[in-house]
Amino acid sequence: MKTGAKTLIEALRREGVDTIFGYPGGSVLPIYDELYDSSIRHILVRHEQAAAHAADGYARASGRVGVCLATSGPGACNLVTGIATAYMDSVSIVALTGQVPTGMLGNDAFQESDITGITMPVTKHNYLVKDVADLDRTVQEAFYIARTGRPGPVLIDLPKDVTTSHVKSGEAAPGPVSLRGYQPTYQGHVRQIDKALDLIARAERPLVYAGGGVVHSGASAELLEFAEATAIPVTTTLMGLGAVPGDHPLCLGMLGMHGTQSANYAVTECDLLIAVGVRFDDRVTGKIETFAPNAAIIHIDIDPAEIGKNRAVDVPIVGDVKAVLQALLRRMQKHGDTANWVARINTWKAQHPLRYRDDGRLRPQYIIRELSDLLKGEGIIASEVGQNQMWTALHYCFRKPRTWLTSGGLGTMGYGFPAAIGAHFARPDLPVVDVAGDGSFQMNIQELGTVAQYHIPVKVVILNNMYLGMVRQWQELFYDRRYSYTELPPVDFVKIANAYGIEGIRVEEKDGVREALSAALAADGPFVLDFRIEREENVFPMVPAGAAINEMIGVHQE
Ligand SMILES: Cc1ncc(C[n+]2csc(CCOP(=O)(O)OP(=O)(O)O)c2C)c(N)n1
Repeated sequence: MKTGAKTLIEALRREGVDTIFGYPGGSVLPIYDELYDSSIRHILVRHEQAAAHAADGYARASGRVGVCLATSGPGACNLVTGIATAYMDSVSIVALTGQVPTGMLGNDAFQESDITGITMPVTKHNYLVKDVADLDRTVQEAFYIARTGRPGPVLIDLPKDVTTSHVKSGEAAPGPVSLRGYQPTYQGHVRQIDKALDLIARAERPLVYAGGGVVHSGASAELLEFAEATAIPVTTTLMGLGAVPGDHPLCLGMLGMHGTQSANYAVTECDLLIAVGVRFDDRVTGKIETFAPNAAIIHIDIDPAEIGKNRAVDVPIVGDVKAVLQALLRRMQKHGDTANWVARINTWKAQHPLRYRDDGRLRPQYIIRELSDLLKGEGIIASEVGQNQMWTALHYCFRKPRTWLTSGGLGTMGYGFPAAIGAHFARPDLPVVDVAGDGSFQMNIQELGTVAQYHIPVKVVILNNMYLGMVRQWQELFYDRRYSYTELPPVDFVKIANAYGIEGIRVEEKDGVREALSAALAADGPFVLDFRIEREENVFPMVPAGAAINEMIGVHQE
């Protein structure tokens, strides 16, 4: 006879789980007791929100399922922001939560919360396990759902009596999963693929608009092959950065609200938009009626619900991005001549490079470029949310998929630092850097305790402007510089790091940037860099909310 807790741990092992990020409490004591002798590594974070983000960072960096664990009530509720973050960006995580015993469900018992109810809108699926006999099968299904089709978070709520009661031993592991009503489509429809190829062959100004779906499906090589075979330029979303090498001649960088000029002009003028693993987010499209106004649209996505959601499309293709791109490549007989179009785009690129004022002061763009120069694409960058995120997206050259971890859909401040911790466990061979704002870093600053305890070599680069910078930027531009509650008092981040036993350096001059970054990267443990940047630096280009994406402001700055 083995307990539910033991069954759970064995089921997790069977799914290949090697690391769990979590925080204990009363209702998960049986699980923690089982973890004590288990070969699964458990990382004790300092806040459950960080456990969820760390599981998410682990998943994004590795392509495997990330796992987090929390107790019932407050512990489970603290996971919610992390679960919602993973949901919005289609990240595979399995969240395990303790629950009060089944007999007390619905009684407002101590530390009870209806976590399956609370997370219903932000999980791909969730379970409340009421019978220990269902546990094995539930774990298997949860991992299957999290990692197949469009990836997403799945929650399993585990009442304490379920983890303490016994199942009959010697039962065979459950067979392969087959779920009625859940049959993701992987292969694109051949007729649709041929229609797409016909449009591609006739297009004079085609453009690929690539998103997170390319990264999730592991389709980077296919996308690059397709772009090179057809000489079609590629622009990526925030989530798609790294899907193609940022320094590839056909790459236009990011499009949208903070996109490059060449990308936004190209979208506006293209006659065919090939949307691959994207969802026409409003941060990308700006005013939707003026987005790619002259283009026929091919939309490839594994989730049929995404197709036509925000924008009517001419050729919908439901399927796994990798499988569909392979089919396109296999069936392609001819393609158009894009030489004139590529030349026009290259002129835009040359005329409108990303610029920032270089007057000897400490500017964030310079710091990001130096970091990019030092890492040469061989590292993982997590970001927080705000200006720091956009400066990194624009000025760091991402060369590979799964090297960029950022909360795109939910825009969660405090995401980056714990995500970076998760990424380290997924890819211990790579340097991991969290680029942070001083506001965002303070949202999960307690995780300095975690990196100190486990000597996790995550480097934190704080672009410290003593403002909630992105909100301040909007106040400057659209609210007549009325900085309502966006100024933050100075914080001595180096002292805070030191208090946890972590090294840190404050940098106030441009001259010190390279040396400080090199010192941090060379250190074998965690490191905090506090860069005191120009306080009112802005992120440009910028498309004001509601404008068309070729109506950018701040583009003539030197
Ligand atoms: C949890 C959360 N609360 C509020 C916001 C709204 N918000 C977006 S950007 C931003 C400012 C971020 O400031 P900071 O982290 O200092 O970064 P900076 O923009 O200065 O680089 C805020 C408050 C958010 N995205 N997430």
